[in-house]
Amino acid sequence: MKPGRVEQSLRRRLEAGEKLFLLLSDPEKPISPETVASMVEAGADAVLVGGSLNITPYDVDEYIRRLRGAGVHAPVIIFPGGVSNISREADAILFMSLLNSLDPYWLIGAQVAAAPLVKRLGLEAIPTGYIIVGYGGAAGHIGRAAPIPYETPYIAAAYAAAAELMGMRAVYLEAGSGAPRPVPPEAVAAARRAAEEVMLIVGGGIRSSETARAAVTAGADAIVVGTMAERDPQRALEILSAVKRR
Ligand code: 1GP
Repeated sequence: MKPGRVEQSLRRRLEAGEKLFLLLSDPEKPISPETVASMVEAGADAVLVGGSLNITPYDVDEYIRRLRGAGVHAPVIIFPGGVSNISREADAILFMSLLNSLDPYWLIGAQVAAAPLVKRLGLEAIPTGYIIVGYGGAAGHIGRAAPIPYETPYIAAAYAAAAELMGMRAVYLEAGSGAPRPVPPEAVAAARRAAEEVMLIVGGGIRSSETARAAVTAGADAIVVGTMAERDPQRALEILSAVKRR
């Protein structure tokens, strides 16, 4: 399966030397469509939509329609907390396996349940290895992950390499939403060296421009910001411009 339009457009930006800012909104506690629109206007490259609990596909459909209504023209990519997040309104989906889950459901079961829907809806899939580091938060708990310790970047690197060897074109290093400590730059750098070709996405606990820049300097292609955009959109805009300034 070749990269689709959304993935190609993101890759073109990376090839042009840009780094990507991905705004995450959970339809259970959504960022207002107006705030999302202003962040896209300011340069956010895509909007990730998804969450772990209390979400139906109807909620996701409706939220994405509200985003469009508010003039959001960036790609909307489902970042699925489960099969219930799959929406016909999205442009693409991070088709993920939680590689360090101990539960076969999150490794392949959810994907089998989702695949016929994704095909039927014609959603563009971006094959992604999802790797939980450190804190893990709700994603780590629900996904029954064995989080990679903050202190062992070489393990993150091994997972990233495995993802690349299995043909995944993106790797998402996740510290968990609201993580007190983000993915360490050393883990980002180790994953980058181990999997040079993948689109390396880093998120969880990014609350400052310095943290975002450290991730990008270490080799992240894209950073994800959720909590800070919910709580303090102005601060999220500063993080965005720090990522884009480089
Ligand atoms: C969570 O990586 C994302 O899945 C974003 O985390 O909410 O901490 O920004 P934050």
